[in-house]
Amino acid sequence: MTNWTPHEKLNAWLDDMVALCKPSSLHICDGSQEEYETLCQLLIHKGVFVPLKQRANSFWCHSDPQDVARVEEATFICSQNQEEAGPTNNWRDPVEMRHHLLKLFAGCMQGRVMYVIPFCMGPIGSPYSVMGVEVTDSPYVVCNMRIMTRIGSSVLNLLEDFVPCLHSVGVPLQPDEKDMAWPCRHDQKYIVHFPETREIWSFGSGYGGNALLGKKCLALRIASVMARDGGWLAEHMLIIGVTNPAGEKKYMAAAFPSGCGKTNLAMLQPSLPGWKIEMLGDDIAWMRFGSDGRVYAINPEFGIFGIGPGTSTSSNPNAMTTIEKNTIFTNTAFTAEGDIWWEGMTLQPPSSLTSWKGVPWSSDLAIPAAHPNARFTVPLSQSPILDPLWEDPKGVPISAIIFGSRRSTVIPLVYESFNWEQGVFIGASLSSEMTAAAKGEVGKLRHDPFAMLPFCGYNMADYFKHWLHFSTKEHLPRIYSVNWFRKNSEGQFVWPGYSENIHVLKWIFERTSGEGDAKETPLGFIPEHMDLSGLNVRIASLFSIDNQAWRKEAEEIRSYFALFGERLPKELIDQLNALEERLGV
Ligand code: SAT
Ligand code: MN
Repeated sequence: MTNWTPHEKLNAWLDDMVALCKPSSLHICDGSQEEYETLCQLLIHKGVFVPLKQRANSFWCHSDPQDVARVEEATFICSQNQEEAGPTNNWRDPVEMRHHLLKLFAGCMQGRVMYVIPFCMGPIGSPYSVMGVEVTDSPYVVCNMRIMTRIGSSVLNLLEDFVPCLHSVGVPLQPDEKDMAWPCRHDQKYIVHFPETREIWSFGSGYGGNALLGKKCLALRIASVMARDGGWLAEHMLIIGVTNPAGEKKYMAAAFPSGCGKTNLAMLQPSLPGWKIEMLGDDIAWMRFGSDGRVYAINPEFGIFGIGPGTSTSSNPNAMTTIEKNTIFTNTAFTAEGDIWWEGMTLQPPSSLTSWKGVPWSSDLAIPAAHPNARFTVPLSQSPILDPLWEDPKGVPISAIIFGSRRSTVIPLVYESFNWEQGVFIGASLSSEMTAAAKGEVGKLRHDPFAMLPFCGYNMADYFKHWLHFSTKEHLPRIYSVNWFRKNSEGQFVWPGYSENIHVLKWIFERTSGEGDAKETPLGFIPEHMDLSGLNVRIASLFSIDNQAWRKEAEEIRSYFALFGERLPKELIDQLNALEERLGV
């Protein structure tokens, strides 16, 4: 065995990975600033990174046009038994998949450096953190992982057990062959999870959630399985602290599908005087029950991998401040002055632009200059509204859980569930119009239970059961449904969203304090009075409940639930029947 590190299990695994992938050399990442700068220089030299003149230590880059988002059809859960993966995941037999992957990965790093990234999801040293080691042949991945997770010697020194994460762009290099700026495989992408042995193998993509394996692969798909077994929750949720004008503070967690505004809600600048929002995370929450019976949440991440387009000094000023320095921009447009740009950043595009594909762009082309899923990677510590407890290993106590999605019809602005079980039903029946965050048909309505459809590492019916089994706990958070995206018959949004979402958070805050007027409806409680003076909105268009449309919605949920057969918890059918009864079906 080679003494790559002081860690025996890691050394044995690295020996196997070297023998399999045949890299030209191996580099153990220490996570230092010098190492980061050397890798950035290497990426500049390779033509991947372009330094930005307007933002210190920041870079623009663009991917291969066929490697711009998560690939759900190429994401696999390889449990021993297909039933364990359930009807919403792509399943493959683990033995067959392993056999196939061994062929794909054989020699795949020839001519490249194998980078070894020890990383920690959650604060280093916290009993709740989970460590992983990602092996990758992509320096771009190393740089992004350093921002998104805690990496390097400080992790290696404490490493005990770890989740092995193998990643390759899948493009070996011959001795004299010139490398591409963004090597990847168009034909062969595989994002593979072995939930029983807790391993991740990713091949052929260098982008986001496909390649930064601590994020969706570990902190959601593998962690959801760990959470099921350990009695906790690994969720696709932002975490915020909300303080009212009297100085009282509450924490909330909110699940929305990718591309539905989690980063904007996490960084909200309230329009209501005296209210304050502080952020702990914008994408992932790990939640556990504390000894006082309350739910405590931590954000296992260290950075933000946010969507650029639509972000501006008016929609999300805090995000604009966050990305002033130390940021990697991927698939944005690039200005003549050496800065980045995307649709929605300013009303008019700058006069001369290079598109995300690296070619001259003009508005006559009638195509966006930035890719709709263009991203910024930035340290969370740069957020001007970071919550002081963001690294507290114990986490923060959650008073409200919010489920949101992108729905142009049917779902009102906000309603409160009658109880935990109905709240779980709301989560389970979430659907949303698709966004550019995953490959697929943008705008198409699809079921996305708990915003976890692409991220649950086991049978979704068992995941529902896992949520339901907490219903007997005493100090449960209240559960809410929100929808910022309702439209009128002319196709215009009926709610301004962004900083005005504080009106909704205020009502939720008050409800969790036993205040806040509410009126009972078939769906749950909706606000009795909400002071929306000064806003150009019609209360009816925000809160109306169309009985006819809801009956159809209920029918639709019933046929979706049928997918899970016998495994679907009976409580959810009871909830659906009760909803239909309240609707008068
Ligand atoms: O999975 S990514 O990290 O690329 C982004 C997302 O879908 O939330
Ligand atoms: Mn996400």
